[in-house]
Amino acid sequence: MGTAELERVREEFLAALRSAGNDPDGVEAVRVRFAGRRSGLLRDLEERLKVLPKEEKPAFGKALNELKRFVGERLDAAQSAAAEAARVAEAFDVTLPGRRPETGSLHPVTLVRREVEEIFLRMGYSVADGPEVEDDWHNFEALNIPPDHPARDTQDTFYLEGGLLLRTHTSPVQVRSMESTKPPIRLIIPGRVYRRDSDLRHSPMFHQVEGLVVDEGITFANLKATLEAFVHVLFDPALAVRFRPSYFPFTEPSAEVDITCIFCRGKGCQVCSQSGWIEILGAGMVDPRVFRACGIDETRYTGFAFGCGLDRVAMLKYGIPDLRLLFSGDERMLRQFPAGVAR
Ligand code: 2NL
Repeated sequence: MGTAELERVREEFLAALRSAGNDPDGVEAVRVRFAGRRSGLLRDLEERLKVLPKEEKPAFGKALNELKRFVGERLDAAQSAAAEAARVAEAFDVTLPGRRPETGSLHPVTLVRREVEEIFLRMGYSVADGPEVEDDWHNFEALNIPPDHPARDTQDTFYLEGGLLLRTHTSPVQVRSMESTKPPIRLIIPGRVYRRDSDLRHSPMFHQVEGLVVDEGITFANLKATLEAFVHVLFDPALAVRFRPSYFPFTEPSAEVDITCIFCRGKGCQVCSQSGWIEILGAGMVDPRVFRACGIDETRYTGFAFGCGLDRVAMLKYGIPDLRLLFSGDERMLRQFPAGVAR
């Protein structure tokens, strides 16, 4: 029994420290086992020293002191190495790629609305809006839609309490602007409209843009040139545009406007029902009875108006096959329209 045992304890200590590595708990366990105040191995060796024969004490004591210093130094070094390793492991790695924030996107109908607004703003129009809850006068009566007209049928209109209703078109905003301002008027009104209609091709809420021009000397030629320019910018300057006679209660004469089918270029396909044409607008010269109802002198002024379904335009422009996709809120569809992409 002597310094050889101290050498063995030293080897054991080094082995234990090696296997603890940089684990702070492991290093602490080694400290308790060897240098613990109450039951550490070094403590045991101090007890042993006390009972050694006198002549053995100096050598053993000297070696034990050296071992204690050695253990103390190594433990200090291992503890700070473990602490440093833990700090590095927790540290923020600036070389990692960042987490991308989710960016929103614009709905295809919003993209189309903005594009339509831009086209007409460049032609000198203003953009207006108005209430979606309307009264009978602004939605029907002022537009020459008498009480027995089929368009007023409860099948088509959502009626509310107190004689109010959800507007079935954005025309009431135009009525309000004619009531409150003097010509010249050049306006477009994009917005939500409501009809009691819901199937594969109809949604009870959809989007429209309507336009109104009122001034002295406005003719059907102005209507035609304006709408041709509009669809050429919106779709394609190479498209043919065709005006078909039609009927609306608020315009006379009235027309429906077709463009060459943008999918088959006029050859005939499923989208255009083999006709080669796609209907895109309704339009006409404002009926003098509408002017009279809105307080505009129909002997002095003429004007044209038009209406266009924005949902349909969005479907055509972006190749969206099913109307219901527009209102499903499905992010897989919406993600395909990044913010700022207008075409
Ligand atoms: C369509 C047809 C149209 C109008 C809307 C209008 C408004 C006033 C006076 C006269 Cl205040 N007309 N609007 C005129 C013709 C057609 O819309 O197919 N819309 C989707």
